[in-house]
Amino acid sequence: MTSEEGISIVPDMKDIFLADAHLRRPADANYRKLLEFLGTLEGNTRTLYLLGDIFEFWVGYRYVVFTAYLPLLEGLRRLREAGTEIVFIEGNHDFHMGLYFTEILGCRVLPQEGSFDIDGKRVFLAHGDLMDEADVGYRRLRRVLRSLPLKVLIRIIPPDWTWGIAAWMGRVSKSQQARHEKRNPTPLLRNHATARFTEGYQVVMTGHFHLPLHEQDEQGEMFALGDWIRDFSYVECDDGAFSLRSF
Ligand SMILES: [Mn+2]
Repeated sequence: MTSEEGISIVPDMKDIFLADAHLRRPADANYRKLLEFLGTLEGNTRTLYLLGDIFEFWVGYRYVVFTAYLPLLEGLRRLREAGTEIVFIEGNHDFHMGLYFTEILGCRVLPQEGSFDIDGKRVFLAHGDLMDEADVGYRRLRRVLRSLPLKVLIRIIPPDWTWGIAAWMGRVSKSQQARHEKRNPTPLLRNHATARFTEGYQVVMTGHFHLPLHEQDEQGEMFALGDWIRDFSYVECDDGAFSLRSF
């Protein structure tokens, strides 16, 4: 678009980053609030970065999707149609995003982490579940869940059963999660960010801990995204300026 004075008018396009909605049922408050938020992004968002655990459980098939997620997938499809790019960095609840995400929705899916140049800044993005290098048990489980035999298993087990197994596993892991939340992740987040700054990143952003946090020093800026359950927090980037917000 060009104005009469010949100055080009580009609509103010921003980038949005969010994680940890842990969506279960379309009737849930956080689910409805996310759909509402996605609606506000149409036409003004260059890229939506989803940093994992958007779904309480997802595995991707070619022709099948879990019915509980149809409203969200429709919201994402509409965003794509409005010209927004979608980058999905897999979490510990949603992986094997699969062909529905890559081919039908046309998202860029990264299984682990991503390095991006955003408005001239080097930005490191990850879900954050791999941040604790001492957690050997989790790392082993993660490798199993993402292994080829499990991929094959997911392909041959009826999706209805997989959904049932995941719901059961979700209930089991709730008790572990409660333990996890007692621990303050701030030292871990700081150590991780410092290591990435040393590698040349200026912005380091992760989710996973359900704790919104923004810290800045001379080396760079660190964001923890919080969640879309209690905080409804997200990061917005407008012309290279990153800010932690809530909806
Ligand atoms: Mn997580």
